[in-house]
This record gives sequence, C-alpha cells and structure tokens, in this order.
Amino acid sequence: MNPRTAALASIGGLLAAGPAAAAPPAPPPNIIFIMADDHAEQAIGAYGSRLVETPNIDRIAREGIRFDNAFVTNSICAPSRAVLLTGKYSHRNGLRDNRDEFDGGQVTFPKLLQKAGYQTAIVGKWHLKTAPTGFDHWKVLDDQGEYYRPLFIDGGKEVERPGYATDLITDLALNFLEKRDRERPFALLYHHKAPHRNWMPNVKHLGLYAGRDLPLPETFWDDYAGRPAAAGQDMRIADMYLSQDLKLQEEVYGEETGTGGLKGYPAGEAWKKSYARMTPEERAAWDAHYGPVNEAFRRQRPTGRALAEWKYQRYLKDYLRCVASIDENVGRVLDYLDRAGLAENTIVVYTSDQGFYLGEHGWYDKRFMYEESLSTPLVVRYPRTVPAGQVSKAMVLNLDFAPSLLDYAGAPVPKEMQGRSLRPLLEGRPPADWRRAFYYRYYEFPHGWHDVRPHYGVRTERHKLIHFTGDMDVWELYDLEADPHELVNRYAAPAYQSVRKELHRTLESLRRELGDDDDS
Ligand SMILES: [Ca+2]
Repeated sequence: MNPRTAALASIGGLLAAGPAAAAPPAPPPNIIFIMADDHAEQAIGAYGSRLVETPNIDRIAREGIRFDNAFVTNSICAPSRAVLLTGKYSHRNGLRDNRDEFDGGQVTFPKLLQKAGYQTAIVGKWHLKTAPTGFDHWKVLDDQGEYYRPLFIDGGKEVERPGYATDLITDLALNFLEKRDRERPFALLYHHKAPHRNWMPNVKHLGLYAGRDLPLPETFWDDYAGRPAAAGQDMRIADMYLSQDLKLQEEVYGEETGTGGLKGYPAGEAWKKSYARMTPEERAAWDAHYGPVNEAFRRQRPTGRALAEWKYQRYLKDYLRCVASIDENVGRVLDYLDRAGLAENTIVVYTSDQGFYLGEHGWYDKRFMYEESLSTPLVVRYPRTVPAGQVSKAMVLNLDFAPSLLDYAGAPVPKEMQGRSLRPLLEGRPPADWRRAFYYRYYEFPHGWHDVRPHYGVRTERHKLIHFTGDMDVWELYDLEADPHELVNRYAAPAYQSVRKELHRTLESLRRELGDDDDS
C-alpha cells in the first residue's frame, strides 16, 4: 500500500470505528536532518543532473517530496547554519558572515526540541566558532574540517580520526543512532563537510570519470556585461589554485596561475598539509591517479582558454567524486533506518547550506543572489504523513526548517522565528497564502574571500531585483522567464519600468516587515 492510500485507509478506519475507538496518539516523529556543504542541485540525479548519479538522495525524493524552489536567505556557510538553527534572518540572529561568532545563548530549534522531550545530536560540520548549545550529544569538525584524518571536537577535546571525513561523519551518525535512548524520539543533525573546497575525493572514487570529459555550461565564458559586481568578483575557475584546488605538485606547476579568491593565501603550503594528512596507503592510491594527471599537465602546459577548461574538468570531477561519497553514505543511513524499523516514523531531510556554481558564469563558490547559489536542494521523506512522489514548486526557504521541525514535534514555534512551517506543503495541502516573494541579503565584504560585493534584493516567482550597496550602488533586474541564466540586466529597460516599480514596492515592504532597513 502506498503512503497516500495508507493514510486514507487509516482515516476511513477511524471514521468507521467512531470516536470511542480512536487510535492512541501517534508517537512524535524522529528527525534526521542531513546537510551537505556546497552541494548544488546541478549535482543531484533527482534534479535532473547529467553529471553524477545519486541513487540514495534520489530515493529520499522518490519516497517523499522534492522542492524545486528552495532558497537560502544569505548564501554562505556559517550564516546559513545560523538561519537553520534560529529560524531567523542574519540581521536578527547576529551571524552575518563567516567572520562573526554564533551567539549560542539565543533560542534555537534543538533547544526547543529538548524541552519537548527529544534527544538531540549533531555530528560533522558545525563552523559557528562557539561551542554547540542545545545538543545532548555532539562531535563536530574543527572549523571547516579536513577531508583526510579530520579533527573532531569531542567532549571539549580535539580528537584526530583516521579515515575519510564523509565516512567518519556517517560512522558517528550511526553510532549515535545505535546508542540512542530508545524510549525517546531523536533529532540528529548529520552535517557533511563535503563537497566543500578543496574537493578531495575518497581514494576509492578517484576512478570515476576516467577517460570522460564533462560538458561546459552555456555561460562558462560569460563576459559579465552590464553587471559590474559579477565582473569584479574573484571566484573564476580560471583563477583557481593549481596546488590546493587542482592537486598538482609543486615541481609540476612551478608558479600559481590564479588568485584563488584571496590574495596572498599560501595555497601551495596548504596543499602540502592536506596531502600529508593521508596515510601511506591512501597516498599511494592518490598518486596512482594524480601521477598521470600531473604528468599530462607537465607535457601539455595549457594556457589561456585551454588552461581554464583544464581547470574546469579537474575541479568538477573532484567535486562530483566527493558527492558520490556523500550519496553512498546517505545510503548507509537509509539502510540503517530500514533495518532498525525506523523508516516509517523518521523525517529524513536532505539539503545543503546553499547552492554552488559548477562552472556557470565561469565560477565556483556561492554568495551571489543569482540562481545557482540562491537555490539549494531540498528533498524530504516521512512515510507516515508525506505522500511519495511529490514535487513542489512552492517558494520555500532555509528559514522554514526550524518552524517545520518544531511543528512536527508538536512544540510551539516562537514568534521571533521568521520562517513558516512546511508541513502543509509536505502533506500535499499548499496554503493559498503561501509566500510569492522573499528577501535576501549578503554581507561578507571587503574582508573574507572572493570579493563579492554586499547586496540585498527580492526574488518573486518570475523576477529578481538586486541592489549592490556601498560605493558600487548598482541595481539589477532580471526576468527569469525570458533570461533564466541572468545575463541581461533590465533595470533601465523601458519595457520593465512597471515591473521595476512593483519589485521596489515588494522589497521595501519585506524589509519593513523583517526589520531590516539599514543599508550599511
Ligand atoms: Ca557552504
């Protein structure tokens, strides 16, 4: 019986039996919230990717729901995590960019789940500088985390664990599930480091894409005409480091050919350290793959466009190999839920802290309010009440996670939370007054990486208005239907003046409503 039929049958049963024979209240759902780091929709099978297969993430979508319009409110690692925990925008939760520290004293959904009787845990990436609060159990990566032999902060101590980050984080997740208190519901935040830069695959996945080249995105050679902020960034694949990003050895590359997003960063030294974290066996497998890559580079010495395209292939293949490891490990967790009889009553969420550029506009990284980094993958499975095989086009935000999970746990959602529970959407009852526009704001400048100008804006179902602030003071307007790749800024186009006026009105009303009217 599929879940929809099952739900109808159980409602039918209740009606037939009458109120006197009402079933005992259902137990609160368990929660496994899986968040990857920098995992773009373009690299997930369920979203139509032709680049990589992700059968386990796809399984969550197939047995539940896929959201095609899921977005973040500030497209960068730590801020997105603070939004997840608090259900509040950056200007309200205080974590505006990666330099800020998270104020762990504020209200978060894990704390409220604890009050509601849940055991709460987080394993893997944390990245909020201050120690986790609201978790009964936590083992988190130190800072960004390393791919090989990563350091975990565990009971206040740093513990180095041999092995590969994605496997190790999954081991910790399964270990928590195995040792949990079986009398109480659990909420486990299972957060991967991958596929964040510097994209070091598990050695067992290095053979993927052998002898095969990946297609260049249509916008790879974007000239950024009419978009000064897009022209001024430092996140072009053409400028990636040959060492830390693309894994060439010093004797081969000689000198770096790119800025890599942060002038003066000692990329060669960083790469030596990353490489040295592998065991002799891992290094042997690594060298067996990268030795020939280094050798081919030494022979060909690509320059100009050929070098940029060579970098694209190297970057994207390693990124996708990291994704393959995540998918394999998500499969381990889904299998565990099946074996333990937990699948039916556990909400499984798979998402990322934001989207990412896989060569679109010639870029890697995120930050911009353009579609690839504004969007984030989101699939959810909860067989007990969420019908399988659904696709939602509703505009949903990372701001909605906290209220949704509290709603399912039967805990009150505090007024200060600015998102809205996704529950009616998950259960196939989209509310008529669901949002049709949302507000975005990015802050990290001039400090930090990649020189992306601070900006804010509004996205509606069809249009987008962006204001790059400060001395740049440039407005951009996109028509996503006519120009899905956002190549033509129509802010000054005569045909768009009434749309422009309407977008300004929507933006101002959202800023007022959300209490963010400070441009500085
Ligand atoms: Ca991230």
